[in-house]
Amino acid sequence: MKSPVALLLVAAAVVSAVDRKKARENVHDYRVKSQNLHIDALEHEIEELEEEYEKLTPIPDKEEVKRLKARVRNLEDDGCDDHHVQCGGDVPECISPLFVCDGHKDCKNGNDESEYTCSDRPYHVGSTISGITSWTDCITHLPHITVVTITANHQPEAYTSRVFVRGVVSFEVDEHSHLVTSYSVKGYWNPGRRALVLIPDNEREKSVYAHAVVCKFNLGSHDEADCTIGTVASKHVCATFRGART
Ligand SMILES: [Ca+2]
Repeated sequence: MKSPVALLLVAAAVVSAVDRKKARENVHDYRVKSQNLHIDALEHEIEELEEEYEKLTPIPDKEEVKRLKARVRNLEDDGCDDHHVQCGGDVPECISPLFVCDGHKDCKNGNDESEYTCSDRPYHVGSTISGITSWTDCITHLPHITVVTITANHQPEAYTSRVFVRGVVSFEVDEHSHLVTSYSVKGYWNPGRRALVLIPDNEREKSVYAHAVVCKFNLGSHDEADCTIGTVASKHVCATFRGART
């Protein structure tokens, strides 16, 4: 039979073992609770991020961003004189329009030789640029649709910053009888200024309707242009239309 002292020692050891087990359980519970709290915090954070993301949608596509940037650029002074054009990057840089699409990278950002800048879409044979036209001077007309059709183009090897273009301008001169008149034009595409410049083709085109047409594709798209119709000699603007290219 064990002595009372030995029994006390055994009892103390049993109590100590029970305490340690309980302490371990407490630690385990604490860790589980902490992890649950951490997961709750993460879930809350994810919910907040989802809310932020939803506020951002619909995310504008790249074409829309390009159009918005072009409109802002048109409102601001581009910082270049009349003989230069802006490279269009975040850092202002001006180059001669003669260096645009000449096969050598002159802008630091390479925009002067980019696929977009040098695309043939605005002067592609068969392209039409049309829009409802408002005449403000020269001839009094009801608004009617002007259609410019590109019929030919030629890019000289030695002068790649210009593309020579021929086309036909036609419009309805009377919306009741649907009388349509047309005249042939010639001119060029200037990629640096993104401008299609067309004038009546020859002396026979001296009808009251035969004017120069200038369409500037400076709205961030190959398919939209601000167009003016004006006199050749004085460059006086007679009418305007927002041209849609097809
Ligand atoms: Ca160049």
